[in-house]
Amino acid sequence: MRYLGVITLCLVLSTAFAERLYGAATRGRGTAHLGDPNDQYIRVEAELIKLTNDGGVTANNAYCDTFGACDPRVFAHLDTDRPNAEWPGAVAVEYWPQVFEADNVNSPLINKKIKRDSCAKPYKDAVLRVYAEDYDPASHNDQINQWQCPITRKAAESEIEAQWSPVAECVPKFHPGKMNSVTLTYRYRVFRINKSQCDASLIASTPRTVGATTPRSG
Ligand SMILES: [Ca+2]
Ligand SMILES: [Ca+2]
Repeated sequence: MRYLGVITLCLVLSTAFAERLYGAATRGRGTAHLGDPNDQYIRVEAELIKLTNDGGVTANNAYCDTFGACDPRVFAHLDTDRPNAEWPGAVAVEYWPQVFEADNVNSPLINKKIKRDSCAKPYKDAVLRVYAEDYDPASHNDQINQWQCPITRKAAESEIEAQWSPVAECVPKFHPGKMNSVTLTYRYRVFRINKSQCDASLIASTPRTVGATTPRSG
């Protein structure tokens, strides 16, 4: 009877020891896999899909042009640095690259992919900031609208595992939710990349003057 007690005690002790060993090993692997949360390498890919402005209007609710349709010029910045900051976020609008242009079309398909890496720092979320204006060669351009397109999903472990988000509408600054609201649709995905692939440099355009109808900071 006493032997049985000793054997049981040994069994209990060895099981507990094994569990502790196993737990330590699992935690060790987990940490190595995820890396230091302050040292992450993340790629954000966003896709602008369609601008819908069937009324052909600007931010002031005027028509883009007296005759004909709008001539949209679209500029964008994928902000991974200060996603929660007020417009325009980390980079002034004057430096954003142009990502799309079309002549005499109010509601063009854009289908343009924009990517940005976040390297060697913590990543939580991002926002795609977009600015569109109507090009007028004879005078200043008119602002059509500006939008913020939230990027909130957690990063997938790899590009292969990264799913595209459902297509959603960006949030417009002017005329939100109105019948004549100018809508912009987008989708995105976020995934981990290797340190060697990570390139956080900005593709900034040279400074330029953008739409004079509304202050750029507004
Ligand atoms: Ca115009
Ligand atoms: Ca025009």
